[in-house]
Amino acid sequence: MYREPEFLPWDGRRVPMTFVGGYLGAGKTTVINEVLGAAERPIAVIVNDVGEINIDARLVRSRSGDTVELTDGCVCCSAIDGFGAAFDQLRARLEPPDHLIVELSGVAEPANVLPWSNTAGFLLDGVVVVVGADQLVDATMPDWVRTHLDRQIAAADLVVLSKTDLVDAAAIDTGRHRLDELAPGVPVVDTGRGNNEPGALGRFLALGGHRAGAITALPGPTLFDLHHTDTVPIDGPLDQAGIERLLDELPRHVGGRIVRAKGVVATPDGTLVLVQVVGNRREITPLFPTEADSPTDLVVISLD
Ligand SMILES: Nc1nc2c(ncn2[C@@H]2O[C@H](COP(=O)(O)OP(=O)(O)OP(=O)(O)O)[C@@H](O)[C@H]2O)c(=O)[nH]1
Ligand SMILES: [Mg+2]
Ligand SMILES: [Zn+2]
Repeated sequence: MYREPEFLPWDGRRVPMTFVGGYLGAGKTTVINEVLGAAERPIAVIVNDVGEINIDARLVRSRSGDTVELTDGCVCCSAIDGFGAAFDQLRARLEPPDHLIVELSGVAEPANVLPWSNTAGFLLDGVVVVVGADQLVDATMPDWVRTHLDRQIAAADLVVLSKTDLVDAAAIDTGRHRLDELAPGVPVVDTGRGNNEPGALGRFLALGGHRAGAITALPGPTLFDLHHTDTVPIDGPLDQAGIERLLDELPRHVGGRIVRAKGVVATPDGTLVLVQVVGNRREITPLFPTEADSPTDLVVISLD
């Protein structure tokens, strides 16, 4: 059973993230690669492929060096632990990426992954659903698949309509009406081969949270909201015993349960040490002059 980390990475900074859903083969990877190709900032990607070999991850990796693959299961149901582990892998990076794109599997229900909207270190920017124009008007599609597709579309903040080059104008018209019924007011961009308007994907990474009627219910208070950060000044220099005493006294300065603290402290012999607390564990590590040149306050993160 996956458990969220207890404290936030990157000093509380939140990386905006985009979930990209859409039926199998709709064109998700194609669109993601287009966005990555146009982006000028570091974007991390989690790619979920239900199959045993993650082809998409290979394709995406050539565009984004920061790709985590999640194979052999679906993040919305059977691969939940794997999804958590993929986030952990990203949280372990020293620097956060500017944005995270998650390619959901073609069978995922975007609505089912919304509980991850505010997982530690990340915050949902929007749900993009890629819809193949051919699939949208395909009369031979079984009803249960159609129902599933309709639910994907209903969860969208932005619909990317791909493959409009594969159907005629009347079918595009019918398709657009369907989209309007299923996701009223949601913008639709046509990325069909050949008719890709320049800048059509400009909104892809900037959906700005959620629209009324879709992701209204972000789950509860965020992990971030439940933590608070204090800054405790240090009267240095302090020797080892002095540092231990300071840490012993922290609960008097800070309310709640301390989960994390860190700071750089000067010692009487002129060296600097890194002082760290994680839960009940303390660590004092000497620093080289190249690692730090002056002491800092102690940053303390605690749970209310
Ligand atoms: N003609 C046409 N083909 C497209 C378009 N977009 C994608 N394709 C093709 O459709 C196929 C599937 O595209 P992908 O981007 O891999 O689709 P996907 O949704 O990522 O697929 P899965 O991850 O397997 O569910 C590829 O062969 C693409 O080249 C389009 O606008 N027009
Ligand atoms: Mg794909
Ligand atoms: Zn699923």
